[in-house]
Amino acid sequence: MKRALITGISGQDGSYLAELLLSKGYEVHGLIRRASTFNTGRIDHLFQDPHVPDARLHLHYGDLCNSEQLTNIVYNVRPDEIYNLGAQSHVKVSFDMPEYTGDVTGLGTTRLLEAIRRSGIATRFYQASSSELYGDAPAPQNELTGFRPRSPYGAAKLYSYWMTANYREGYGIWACNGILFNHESPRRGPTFVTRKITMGVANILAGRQHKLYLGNLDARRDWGYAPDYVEAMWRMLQQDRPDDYVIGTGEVRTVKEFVEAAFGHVGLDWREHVAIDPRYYRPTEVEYLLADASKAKRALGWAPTVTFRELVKIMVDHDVQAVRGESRVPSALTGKPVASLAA
Ligand code: NDP
Ligand code: GDR
Repeated sequence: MKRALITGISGQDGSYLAELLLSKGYEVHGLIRRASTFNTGRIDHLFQDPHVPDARLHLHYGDLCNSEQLTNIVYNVRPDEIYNLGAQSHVKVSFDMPEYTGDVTGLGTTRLLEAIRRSGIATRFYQASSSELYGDAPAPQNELTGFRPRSPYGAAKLYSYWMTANYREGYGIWACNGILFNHESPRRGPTFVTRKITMGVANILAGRQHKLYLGNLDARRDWGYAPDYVEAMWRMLQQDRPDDYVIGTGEVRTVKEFVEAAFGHVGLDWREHVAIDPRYYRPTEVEYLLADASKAKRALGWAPTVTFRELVKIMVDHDVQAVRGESRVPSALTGKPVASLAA
């Protein structure tokens, strides 16, 4: 039985990856942070009582800021594969918390790579690199495009990208970077633009919210479906040699097009409900990201299975259902706490 360790298992991608690996027969270990409330909502359906002898999901308290604990977990679990998905992953928040973002999203990767090197175990390492590395580099972007990050988040991920490459070349660690473009799902965090829009649509439809406040509607993104992307992560670690791969759909849309499609799907006119609030602007914006994923297609046999229209439908339908099913709307769905944070 193969054993995997996932940092960020409680996040969008970590939850889908845990599902995928469990379905393939892996024993899955996940790093979670201690919080005053439960932060495992995305993986509760996968929970197995650890007292059951054949339980295959195990959670460990830890933090990417704590190297001693990372080394202990890596040494004791001795995973065959490590997926480093943990990060302060919000670009706008990274402008508010640049030092913290550098610590978790940048140095956290080095701490994990050092944990591997010091424990001397043979493992395969996946680093969650990002299209944010490209910043304002001309589109379409592929593995040969130069990096020009435009945020503290992008700069921290750039450091992690190069540390991964350097540990591969310097110490022979089997490590690869997945340079993933935006990917979304009903499990997407509520302050990322797609989910903010689809939750807004659901609340407006139910008469629980009147306005949806957004920032730059002109930014262009290549949006895919998260479950497709965790499949790509797994495929990267099954190759004969470690390498770096771009993953994206090759289809680009503006934020405005997402808004139009989401409101249009339930018969609403977005112009009546969307307002611009400059607080959601970023000091420096990434305007145009479009993946050229031909290397992944060729080498990994990977291709996206969900189109832009289907993605919008999946997310809107989910949120409309969720609002209908709630007798009392959870605070995260009312838009109030979300709207009060500039993210
Ligand atoms: P999420 O924000 O949904 O999840 C982030 C995860 O990291 C959560 O499990 C979070 O835990 C955990 N985490 C945050 N800080 C720490 C810390 N100090 N120590 C340990 N764990 C921590 O991100 P996604 O699932 O969307 O993305 C996964 C990874 O892929 C991230 O690294 C992201 O930057 C990167 N990425 C994402 C893309 C996307 O479009 N989704 C595209 C390209 C890259 P908690 O639940 O406790 O907050
Ligand atoms: P991004 O995703 O920055 O691309 O990073 P996000 O959904 O936050 O923004 C996408 C674009 O939408 C614009 N935008 C808004 N964004 C947010 N969050 N809130 C708003 O109200 C709003 N209005 C307009 C943004 O300016 C931006 O242009 C995501 C994260 O998952 C990263 O971790 C990952 O690395 C990259 O995708 C690839």
